[in-house]
Amino acid sequence: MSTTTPEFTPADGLLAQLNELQISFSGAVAHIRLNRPAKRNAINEALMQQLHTALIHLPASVQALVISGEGQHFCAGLDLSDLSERTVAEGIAHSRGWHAVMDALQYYRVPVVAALHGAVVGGGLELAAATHVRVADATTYFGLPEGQRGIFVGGGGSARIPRLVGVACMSDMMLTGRVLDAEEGRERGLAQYVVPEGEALDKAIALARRIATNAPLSNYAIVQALPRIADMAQSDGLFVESLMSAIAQGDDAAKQRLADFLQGRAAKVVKAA
Ligand code: 1HE
Repeated sequence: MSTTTPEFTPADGLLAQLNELQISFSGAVAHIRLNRPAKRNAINEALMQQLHTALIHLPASVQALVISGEGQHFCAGLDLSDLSERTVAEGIAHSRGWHAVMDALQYYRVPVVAALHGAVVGGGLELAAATHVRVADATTYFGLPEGQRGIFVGGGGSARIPRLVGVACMSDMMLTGRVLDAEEGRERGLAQYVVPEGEALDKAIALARRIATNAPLSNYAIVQALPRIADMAQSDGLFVESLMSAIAQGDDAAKQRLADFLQGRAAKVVKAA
């Protein structure tokens, strides 16, 4: 993957100081690239904290976010050199720290698209699973080597990954070290798109640009309400759906878009070629 993204302008100020990331902008789309290629973007404390800081400080003009990894791999998971001598209490605090960042991503104020390539393993898969749309290129592979490393997922994986692949598939990956290729990952919901080698970022950016044209409140409802409703008992979920639906419909952006459609000014639904 190239280190520069056409049409994107590098961040300045505080965001430019986050050296474990490369952050850039193009219109309403922000791009955060994990930037530890020599360590395969393994997630250490600094990277995690900087990701959290970046999410807090992205400008309000951002309407969609793309996350990718610099170098040969998306992310090699937890930086294992960080694990060394932790007490039980420190281990819990570390995991809860990851949860805070992964939650900040899953429940971000705008949708997040992941561009995946190479290894998407351990905490890297937990990170990808917290995003909303995942694009994998043909080199992508998904693994959960925690079993072999003598540890357990701690970044939200046990809650999010079974919701995508099922408990049986995740158990298989963790127990046997089974690695899924890009297509197998797509079949199981770890990616929604598979593209040729080297094309994940372009596709992710194209999707993010499209997402950014949706009414902001619709995107907000999809990111915030949908996963929560899916976790609720059906009758609770249906009630929340009615509330969310009425809130979205009441917004000026919805009224304008409905008027545009009814007066023939809006694009029709078409199947992409
Ligand atoms: C690392 C890490 C890492 C690479 N922590 N340093 N994750 C894993 O168990 C995956 C471990 N990594 C690998 O299996 C491989 O590195 C990869 C398949 C990802 C990439 O292979 P390759 O051949 O491209 O790179 P490499 O030569 O193995 O690694 C290059 C350098 O990155 C090397 O350091 P160097 O100083 O010798 O150059 C590696 O040590 C370093 N490196 N991955 C630390 N993960 C919240 S709980 C989450 C729990 C988990 O995520 S468990 C899964 C951890």
